[in-house]
Amino acid sequence: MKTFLTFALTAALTFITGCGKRGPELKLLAWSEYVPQSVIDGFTKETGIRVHYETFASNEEMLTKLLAGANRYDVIQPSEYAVEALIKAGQLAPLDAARVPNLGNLAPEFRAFAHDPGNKFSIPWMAGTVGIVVNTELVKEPVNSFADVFQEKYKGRIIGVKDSRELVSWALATLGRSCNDVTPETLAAAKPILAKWIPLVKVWDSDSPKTALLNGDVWIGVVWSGEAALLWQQNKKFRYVLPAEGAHRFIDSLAIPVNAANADGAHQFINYCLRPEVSKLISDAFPYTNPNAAARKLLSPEQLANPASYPPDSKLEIFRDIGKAAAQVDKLVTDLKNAQ
Ligand code: N2P
Repeated sequence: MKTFLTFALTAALTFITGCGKRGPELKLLAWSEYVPQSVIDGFTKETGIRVHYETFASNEEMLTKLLAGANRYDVIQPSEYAVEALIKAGQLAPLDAARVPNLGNLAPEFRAFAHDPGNKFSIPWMAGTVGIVVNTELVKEPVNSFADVFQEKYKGRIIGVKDSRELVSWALATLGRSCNDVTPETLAAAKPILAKWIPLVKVWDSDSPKTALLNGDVWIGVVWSGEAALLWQQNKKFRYVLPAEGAHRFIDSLAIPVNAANADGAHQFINYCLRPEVSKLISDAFPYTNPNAAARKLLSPEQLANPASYPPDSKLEIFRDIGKAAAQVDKLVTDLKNAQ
């Protein structure tokens, strides 16, 4: 009996100290290639909170992971239209502004969006555009529009992000329609355009579209601006242009799911990322448009002059939640890709 008690006590103690050693944890569900390891390490060093970074490559994938409920997450990183959908569905916890004092570092124009007025549920992480990148060493003709990109002569030389909502929005722009004008009629009009475009594309990649461009596998791409900015940093032959038919801007944000286990850690993480010197680390690794005015002051003139990170001011639309039409968008693209 005594031996058994000693054994049980030792086991219990090992378990408790084991937990103590592991310490608190933060489950982060974020886009791939978006959260620098230096930011995660700095946060853990300061707070003792270990960060478990799980990635996704589209808002739809993130929503599936989140709503499947198999895992609980403390911080997620939806884009604006997914923020809007999650707020409507009651899936986001209201932020406690008192615990995010660094919110004041955001530029005022990043604090007044229709998808979440007053940043009640979400905080911009990085903004960006989706545009055309061209390897001007391999493509001599000017490429300024979707019509220029999706030409038969570039078949097998094009890359696009693997994102149904994006792809459909490009076809809508070609039709002169808003990226939010998603109805059975506009989708029917977009279908023949997409049917022509899809077979021309060699690679669909949302994680690292720069890779196929860098190694010369493809010559032209329609990619996230931060990827284009990294290409420009490497070699000025990679030109970035916003498509002449129309472009949109995304606002990728941080938010806390309503069922987060560590809401306190989540607030600490969000506030930490809003520090100017931390936010600068994000720009250094992933040069999207930094919404943090205090961090922008720390960026070099070269960083601020990168045309993909900071494109000339133009009126850019922002995706809104399209509700049930999202499923039709996905079906349209999936069917066309499968039909190839
Ligand atoms: C980061 C991808 C940015 C996502 N790798 C665009 N919303």
